[in-house]
Amino acid sequence: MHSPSDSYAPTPGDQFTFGLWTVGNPGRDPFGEPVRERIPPTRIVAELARLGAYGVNLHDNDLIPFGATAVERDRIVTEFRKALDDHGMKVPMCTTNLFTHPIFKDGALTADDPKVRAFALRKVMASMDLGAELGAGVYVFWGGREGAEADAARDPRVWIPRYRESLDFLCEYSRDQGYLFRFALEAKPNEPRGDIYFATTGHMLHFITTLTHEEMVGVNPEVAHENLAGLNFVHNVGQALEAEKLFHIDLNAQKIGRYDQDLRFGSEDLKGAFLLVRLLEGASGQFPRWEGMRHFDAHAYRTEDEAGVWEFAAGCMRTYNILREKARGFDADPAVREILAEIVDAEVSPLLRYSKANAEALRALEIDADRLAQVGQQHERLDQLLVEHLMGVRG
Ligand code: GCO
Ligand code: MN
Ligand code: MN
Repeated sequence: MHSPSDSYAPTPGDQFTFGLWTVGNPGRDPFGEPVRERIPPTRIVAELARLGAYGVNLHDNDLIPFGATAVERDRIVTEFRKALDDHGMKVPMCTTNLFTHPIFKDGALTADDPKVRAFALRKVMASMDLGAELGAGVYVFWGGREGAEADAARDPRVWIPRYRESLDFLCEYSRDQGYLFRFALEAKPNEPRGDIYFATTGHMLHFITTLTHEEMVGVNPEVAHENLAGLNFVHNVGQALEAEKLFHIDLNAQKIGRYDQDLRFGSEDLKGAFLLVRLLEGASGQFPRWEGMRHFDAHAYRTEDEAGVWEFAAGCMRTYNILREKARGFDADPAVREILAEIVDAEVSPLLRYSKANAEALRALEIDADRLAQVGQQHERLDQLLVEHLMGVRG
């Protein structure tokens, strides 16, 4: 599967990353105990390097147990850095676990008790120090427990300013320390809370415009999360790209209408995965390739042993690379190019920018609405071409 002649075999240049918590997931679920041993972070680094990944990302407590002493912390970090150096692996992104400890049962940065919020802020600061030490450039905020079951408990006009103040605080902290973090906010509609605040990437994009250091903050959309909300992931990522706010991305797969599955990338909704890869890789040639990390936030099925975990990791990357080739083939197909060729009307296009004169000119323009309405868009043919490329009978 990974012979050197295999053009789909991942390399560090593909910029693939995994969370320590993803391949390290022991298969615990609400109904059952872990099915796998915890894989030590240093072995995760070695195995992912062997498979061709660029780096690993982590929550503070994926590496350093909650409550560890300063001496333990330093020993663990030294050992981890050595593994990174030995295997040429990077840590491009770090984040904070603000959901496992029971103190966060009703939220962290939006909790009612200011002492809980203080504890959360302090934990994020320490985790940012760790991230900076490991060379991370992106800092992710996923508000896993920021939410509610009983909505009578908090009005949005209370929790929204709390979250804003927290992010303003942490932006200032990052600047004061001389860190170069870019913050990436990750939305999710539900799980573990009945409802999580800022349910979608769109909610986050607006919220960011209200922050003091708006320029430091972008989004980290996740395939499964937007699917849980029944939304079109490619549209949402596209909006983030257009706003220049796509700072990070969480790739996985999800069946619509199910619990939060975190499946291997491309294992469900292959067409959605194809369109996403096409967008990120700039395959259509209309826009450049997105330069960020291709991060997989997924885990192996609970049926698997450790060998299955590495199959899972290799599969995520290999599928991405296959889809990249498929996207290139699709966009190079003359039949596709013909359909997608832009309609350029040198007379009309310049009139679509507002000026008083242009508004007048539009009024005077001759447009035969009935004739225009009769023009078919060839989308049936276009989509069938896409499906045929995906099925491997074309391109
Ligand atoms: C989830 C989330 C998390 C976050 C992670 C990084 O559904 O559990 O996707 O995996 O991405 O905590 O912030
Ligand atoms: Mn998730
Ligand atoms: Mn995620």
